[in-house]
Amino acid sequence: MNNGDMMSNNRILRNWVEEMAALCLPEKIVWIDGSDEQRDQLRAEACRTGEIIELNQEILPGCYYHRTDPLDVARVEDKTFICTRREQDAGTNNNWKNPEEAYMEAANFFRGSMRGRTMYVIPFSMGPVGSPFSKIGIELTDSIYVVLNMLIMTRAGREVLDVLGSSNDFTRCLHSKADLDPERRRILHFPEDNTIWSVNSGYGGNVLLGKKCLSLRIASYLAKQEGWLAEHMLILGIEEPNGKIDYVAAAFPSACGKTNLAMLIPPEGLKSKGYRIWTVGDDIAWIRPDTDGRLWAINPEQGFFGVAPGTNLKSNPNAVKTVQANTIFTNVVLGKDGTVWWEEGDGDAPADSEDWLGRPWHPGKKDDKGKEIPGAQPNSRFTAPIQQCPSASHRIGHHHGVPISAIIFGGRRERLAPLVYESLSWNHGVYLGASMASERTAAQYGKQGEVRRDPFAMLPFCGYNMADYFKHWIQMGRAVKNAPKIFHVNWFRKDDEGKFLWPGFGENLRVLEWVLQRCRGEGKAIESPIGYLPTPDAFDMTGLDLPKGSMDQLLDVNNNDWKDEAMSVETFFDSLGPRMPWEVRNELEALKRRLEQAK
Ligand code: OXD
Ligand code: MN
Repeated sequence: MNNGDMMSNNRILRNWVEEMAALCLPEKIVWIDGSDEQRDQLRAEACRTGEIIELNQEILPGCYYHRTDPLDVARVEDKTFICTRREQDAGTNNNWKNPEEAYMEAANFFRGSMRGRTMYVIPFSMGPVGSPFSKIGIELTDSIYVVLNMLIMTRAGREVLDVLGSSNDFTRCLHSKADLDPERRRILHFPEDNTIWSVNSGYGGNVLLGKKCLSLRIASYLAKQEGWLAEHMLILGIEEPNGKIDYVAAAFPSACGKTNLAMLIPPEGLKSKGYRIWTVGDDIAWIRPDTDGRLWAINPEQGFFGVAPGTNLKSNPNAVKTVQANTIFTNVVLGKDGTVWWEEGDGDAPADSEDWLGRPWHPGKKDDKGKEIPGAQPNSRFTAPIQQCPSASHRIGHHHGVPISAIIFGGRRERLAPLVYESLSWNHGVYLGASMASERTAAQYGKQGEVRRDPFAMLPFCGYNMADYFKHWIQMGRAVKNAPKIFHVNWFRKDDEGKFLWPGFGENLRVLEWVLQRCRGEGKAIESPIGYLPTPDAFDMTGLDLPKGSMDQLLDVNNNDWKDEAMSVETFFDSLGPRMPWEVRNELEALKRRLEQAK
């Protein structure tokens, strides 16, 4: 069966599908039309083969469960490549392969990889279908799990082909699970050909090609050519009682609570002010200058692919509510009663359950060495429609997205960075993004406390030379008349006893409130060597009693620590090669001077 005849007259597209089918040799080709009927058939088929398991439909309607291969549970940065003709265009931030060699090697892995399987053709739009902000991709895959996830994460189906018409302007995305051999796993990006090839993986981040691969790596390259920004940022709206909504975009390295911030619930103490929070996106923002001289942003996705462990009614009640229906759970604990559970979730684990590897499991189960065995894989995930989020913004489907008032960068710094500070200028703001860093937590492999630079949270996702990316940010500032202000936040500062100084979660709204005041030319601040700092009385602290002295500690800037930081940033900039823009280097020099002058 090949329902392509009914789906598309686009010769270029059909020729490419045929060419890829001739390589992968599927038994049949099925085009995804986006209908509920076809989705239901695919679910039923995947349940028959065991690729997914139907969960308890009374408790979790429309929800399914999937396990990946045990050796295929996360993005594989060492197998991820940017394949540009010239190595320096990929930059020191990327693994590089020569495009011809990369195609040749991977073609060997794809050859015959879909024998006896179906090749699904998924036309998808990143961004609202037909919006001038949006990009079209076509993913070919031999995985129903991928199809079902793409139907949640993207706008997929026939209407995308209608918008594409006879155009050649689409990202060619080829995926095959092949035999999941980790040695022959490759996630290849060919920005100069608008093409992605992913082989030998079935894990979301490597195979839902609309997400990191298209919306960040390929899109960042396109954005540089076309004069916009593709960013690893959440977007949220803060509505005041008078109905005015201000939108902010924010980038954080992993393990900084990005999804939680995107769905924040105002704290009790600020409730009387009547704020409402609207979630536009939790992971990716595409940002463009508009005719009003402002930057406008869309979330190109329409679903969440979130980390399950740690998601609970305290950390993120909106996420918990979002995943009660129509959700795919991957690698979490599976109860015999068809429910799911994960570490630091809500309630007790189901009495009779299996861990993510399918072994009988109970909480507290220990291995031979007496070490506790987690039931859910630490990177286990939920895939859920954004519209189910109680705080979902009504502007998610808007063709022009939302105007951005503030851009926020963040990091996890136990000692160095104050709770919040504001950049002195756009270029200084770009420096803040370029020097972003987090300290390794106990949960991460490696030396605890070690500082890892992750500029703009884009280190694994920038599809070209990071130094050129910084330059592009500098240029974007020149291109817009009313650029947003840029801030840096740190929710993770600790006192001398190692206790967090700031409660985080919903209380972060107090910081956002100050950020928006600053955008309006209000909000109390003093100038410091690192930027504008709030005065200790700048926040509305109604209903939040911090121990005496905490606010001073939260806002403290230690010049010596910052001088060390400047040295460390300089070493990092040197590692990015000779294309580092002088504007960003100048910001570093200016910071050093200000620190020197302040003594
Ligand atoms: C993600 C990531 O999965 O950033 O969003 O790794
Ligand atoms: Mn992400």
